[in-house]
Amino acid sequence: TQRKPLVAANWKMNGSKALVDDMTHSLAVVDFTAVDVMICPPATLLPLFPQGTAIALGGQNLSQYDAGAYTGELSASLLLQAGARYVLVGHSERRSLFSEDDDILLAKVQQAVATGLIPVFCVGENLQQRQQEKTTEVLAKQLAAVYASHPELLAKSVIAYEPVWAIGTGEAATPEQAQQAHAAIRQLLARYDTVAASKVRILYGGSVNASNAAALFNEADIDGGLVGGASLKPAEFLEICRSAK
Ligand code: G2H
Repeated sequence: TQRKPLVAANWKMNGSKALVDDMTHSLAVVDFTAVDVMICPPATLLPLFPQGTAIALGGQNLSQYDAGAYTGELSASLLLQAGARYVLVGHSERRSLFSEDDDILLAKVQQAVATGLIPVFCVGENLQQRQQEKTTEVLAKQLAAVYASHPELLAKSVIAYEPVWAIGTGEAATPEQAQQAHAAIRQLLARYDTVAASKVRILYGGSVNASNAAALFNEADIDGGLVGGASLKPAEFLEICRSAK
């Protein structure tokens, strides 16, 4: 494809200074002309990554506000200054455990883009929605919440498709299931900006590991992955990065 693959790590609330060092060392042999690699560690670890490597960094979340009396929050600008170039927005754990709704997520994507961070906007249906054949409807609503009113944000975004039933369960979507959802996402986004929809990278997330990554990344509309559990293991994450081309 004309889209360069992106393999992103989401460490969630895991990791350490030691893992920063191990991971940086392990990934040194990646062919970065073939794949972009990005790590979202807990934000306190961002400044511990060495500068001048090809590994990009990201936040896992950001505030919808600029600055001010918001104890415990991190703004886009603070993440940028700590070394982030990307930021996850709307991960299903943020949506479900921290009640982030469509309005908040739009504000967060806007904050990211306005500050020069690339938002990785996460969407995905839960098991019940899939069983009721509502997957496309759910994806359409989640995408519309940001891009219907602000289509100009699409050219500045990465999208991650993470079916909730596949997150941390060890049960990834099959390449066919994922490709079908990714194609639907690209088609839905074309309503807002046809050119940007063809260019936007759509990552698959949900139990990606070294055994299933190559087959997933081989699909036409799958432009890389967002990897949780397997991104905490340097050798396995390296193998996943190498299976993207
Ligand atoms: C989905 C994914 C990373 P895991 O949340 O965002 O995690 O690979 O552990 O399913």
